[in-house]
Amino acid sequence: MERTMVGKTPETLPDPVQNLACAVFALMDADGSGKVGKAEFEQYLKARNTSSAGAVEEFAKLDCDGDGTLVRDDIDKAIFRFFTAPEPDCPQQWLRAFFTA
Ligand SMILES: [Ca+2]
Repeated sequence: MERTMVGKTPETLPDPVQNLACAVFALMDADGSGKVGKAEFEQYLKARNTSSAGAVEEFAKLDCDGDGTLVRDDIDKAIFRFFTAPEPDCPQQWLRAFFTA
């Protein structure tokens, strides 16, 4: 996927990318509460055979407002960052886990 395919802002992700975000979030949100706590995030990684310390630390980077839970907006922003941000510490193991397990 190329950078141009994710749109110009996290709020305007194209439908296929929104569908990806929705699918990843649904897997993380085990209890269907609309929020993903750290325990759910770790459970998701474990279920996808991704359990490195770095992967668990990604939760804090994904939690944009630092409230201790992830919402769909956090995942939209993270996916947008994944495809557009040049920084090497861009959280990505959580997203790779979706495709590899
Ligand atoms: Ca939840």
